[in-house]
Amino acid sequence: MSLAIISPGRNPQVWIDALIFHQPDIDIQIYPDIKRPEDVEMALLWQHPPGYLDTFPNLKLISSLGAGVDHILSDPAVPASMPIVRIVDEKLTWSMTNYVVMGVLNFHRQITRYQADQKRKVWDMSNPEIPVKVGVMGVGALGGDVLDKLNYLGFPVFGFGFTKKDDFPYPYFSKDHLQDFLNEINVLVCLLPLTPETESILDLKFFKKCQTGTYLINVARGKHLVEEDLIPALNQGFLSGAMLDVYRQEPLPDTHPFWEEERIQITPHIASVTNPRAASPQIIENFRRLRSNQPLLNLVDRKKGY
Ligand code: OXD
Repeated sequence: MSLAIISPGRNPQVWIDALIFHQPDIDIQIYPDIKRPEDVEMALLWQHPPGYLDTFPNLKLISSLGAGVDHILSDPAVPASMPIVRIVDEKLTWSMTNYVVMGVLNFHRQITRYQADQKRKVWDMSNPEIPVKVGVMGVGALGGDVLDKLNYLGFPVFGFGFTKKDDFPYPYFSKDHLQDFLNEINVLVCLLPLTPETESILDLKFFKKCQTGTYLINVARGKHLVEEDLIPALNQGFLSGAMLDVYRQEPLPDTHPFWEEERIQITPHIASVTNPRAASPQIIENFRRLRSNQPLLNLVDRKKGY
């Protein structure tokens, strides 16, 4: 029984080392040198070639190498009955929360304004803090932690999701109450899973519903944002700025207008990078559970798509 790592264009060595560290006798095969496809029962995927899984006649479980599974679900060759698990780990959550907190604090304490002032030797003590109310779209493991930490720091926080929730610890709005949610906030954090329902949700029509000057932080997927609507939304004042970690095309092409736009802060999909050492124990545990027919950890709900 073997485990295949299929992560084209990335060096798999860190994963091999981490998995072997946790289970020295594990049988790992690495794409594209998979010599015994019939032995593969579990596949670890990140941006695999669509259709490639047909190579494995005995595949029983797919694990994403990250928190998202949209890269797996977008492959029509993945059988509907195939269980898919994803990474949920404290390190991943911690990094994501730190990134979002950085974005919120940068907006609240206007670091880019002071950087520009410094260049021009301007001493301007006016309005040192922008009052901030943060709305988080997507309140799963990552969004929940972001809400907790921002709440702890004293910011008013609000959650939004596609399903109804009772007993949520913060004011929560489900999809029929989007406008009420947007009325409450001036920082919008997108942490939604990418599903047909959420794809392209952040478009001009959506931004028009925001409070004037809302600040956007997108750390979910590039496809949540209609990219050509972002600069118009800034120009028309619906948004005052954006911090983006994800894009429709990654790496962001040299010719992309976001590179030149001062109101958009760009980072290269590093908000929260899976740490192989931290994530390997749950992969090994799922491999073990698969063999002993036990319930899997962090199983994706195929109907919901996350
Ligand atoms: C993930 C990511 O899904 O890094 O984990 O985007």
